[in-house]
Amino acid sequence: MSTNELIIPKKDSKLYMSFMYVTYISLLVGGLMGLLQTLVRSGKYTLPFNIDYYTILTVHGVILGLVLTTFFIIGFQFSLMGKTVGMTDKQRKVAWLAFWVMVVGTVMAAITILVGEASVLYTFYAPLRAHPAFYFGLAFVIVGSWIAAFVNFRQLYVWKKAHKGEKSPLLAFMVIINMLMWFIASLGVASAVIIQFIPWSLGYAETINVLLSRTLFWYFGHPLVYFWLLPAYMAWYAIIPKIIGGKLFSDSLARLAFILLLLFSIPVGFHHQLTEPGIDPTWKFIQVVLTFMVIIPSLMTAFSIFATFEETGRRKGYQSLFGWFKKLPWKDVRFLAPFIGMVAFIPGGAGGIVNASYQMNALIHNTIWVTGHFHLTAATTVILTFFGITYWLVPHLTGRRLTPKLNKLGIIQTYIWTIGMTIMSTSMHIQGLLGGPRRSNFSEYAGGEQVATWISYQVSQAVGGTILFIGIILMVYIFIQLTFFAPRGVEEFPIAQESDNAQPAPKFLENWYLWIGITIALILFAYTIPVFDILKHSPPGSIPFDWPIGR
Ligand code: HAS
Repeated sequence: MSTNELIIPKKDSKLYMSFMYVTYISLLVGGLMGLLQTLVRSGKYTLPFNIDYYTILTVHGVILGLVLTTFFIIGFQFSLMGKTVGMTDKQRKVAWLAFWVMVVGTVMAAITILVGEASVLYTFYAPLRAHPAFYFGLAFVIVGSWIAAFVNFRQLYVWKKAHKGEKSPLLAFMVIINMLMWFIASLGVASAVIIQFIPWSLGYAETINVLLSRTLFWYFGHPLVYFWLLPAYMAWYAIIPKIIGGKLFSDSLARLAFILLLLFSIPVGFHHQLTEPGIDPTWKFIQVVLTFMVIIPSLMTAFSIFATFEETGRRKGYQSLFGWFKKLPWKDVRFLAPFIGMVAFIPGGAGGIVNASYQMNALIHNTIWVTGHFHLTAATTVILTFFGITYWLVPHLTGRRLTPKLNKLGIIQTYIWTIGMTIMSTSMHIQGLLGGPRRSNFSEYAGGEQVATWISYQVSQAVGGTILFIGIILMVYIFIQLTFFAPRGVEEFPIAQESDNAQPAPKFLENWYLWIGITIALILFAYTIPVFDILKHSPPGSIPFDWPIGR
């Protein structure tokens, strides 16, 4: 039995699995809301019991975009840290605290939304106001995630003390980068929630500075999407090579890509606010340039993954130009699901580049094109990779096996997801180009001519949404099987080794003071003057608006 196959201690696996339970409950609830949304928008279905469209839209966005992702990521990252640098009893206790604080926050926010007191969507844009319990709930989730971050920092610190002069394991290094980025970024949204939203929703402040609140949200909102992406990259760089029988392409390149993501993913939030008045266009342009910098590490990742595939195939003796490609393990769902995620990131990333291009953003902003973009990136690239991780992580933690039958079901699930998402996301992109708005209930807009061209795409979205919901039910079924019913056995925790002739990673890659220093300097450069401007020149703040009206 290799170290990769050593079973994780029960007390650790219980912790990691608790995060997975919340993930898959969220998938079911959030996915059902997604299905309902697409049905309503097709114009052929009305919600029963007076349920409001924007309530289910908020549940969908918050549960899938914020809860599912955060729980999966933190649980997965704890497992990576436990496996590579270990977890002490004290750290485990604090990790449980993180879990429960996040659960309490999630339950508070979820109840508030479900009773219709927080139909403010996942971006909770002011001046829409939610019940204070919603903001307190969000604050708890963030604080819980900070506790998790500090446990991770401590885990690496303790390991480093015991392994003086050694470079940290690659996966632990990547987790620390992700949690550093998350911590620095979530300070923005936490300050908006604590300083602006909570006093305003409690009635202590009459008005809110709308532009400031949105700026603080997007200071957090863009790194948020990388917080989702980086765990997928962890799997692509360091786990997939092992699954396909290969080795790490380059440890140093992977570390450098993660460092660049830390540096450039935060000072770019204005690319979500390009049409927002009140921000100097020069600063918007500067942040657009920085956005193009953050594309580079993704291109490095694409290069590195291709190279891993080719190198592995050639080492196995497939010499022709693309012979190695045919021999990839297409029948292994642990590879297939993330692979389709990678392929989806090619149009998903290209769409992101369109969004970030200052002039083209004017065409697609606030259209359903953007929804199509993030269903390719977040809901395909990231989620299919998370599913791919689930197929080995969950049986590894529960001491069961991914049987050939479950593997086959996983492959069917992957294809269902791919078909559903291709139909839904493509029609969203096209409808967006035709001017179809996002975040909106079904409407014929008094019979406008252009609106008539949208309807068939909205029907396609409902078809795609229905197929996706079937995929969700199948995935939850597989999860339950892997957790409770699959035969007992040992499933590998696949971590790729460096190749034998790998060069040592340069020491400066682990100079945390340097990277945190540059990150802060870039943030100060990109945000100090515009935020000062916003504070100085903002129009009067806004009184709250409640939805549904008269709530
Ligand atoms: Fe985005 C809006 C720009 C990436 C998610 N984005 C959103 C929103 C979400 C989101 C949720 O500039 C909506 C927020 C809201 O509610 O308003 N996005 C970008 C850019 C990138 C990008 C430049 N986004 C993501 C990722 C997300 C995500 C990743 C989630 C995980 N996005 C924007 C902009 C907006 C926006 C604007 C605002 C729009 C507006 O006006 O509202 C880049 O990071 C993309 C770089 C990626 C690449 C692709 C590299 C390809 C790889 C795959 C290799 C494949 C292999 C397999 C090896 C350059 C790594 C190949 C094998 C074969 C056989 C082919």
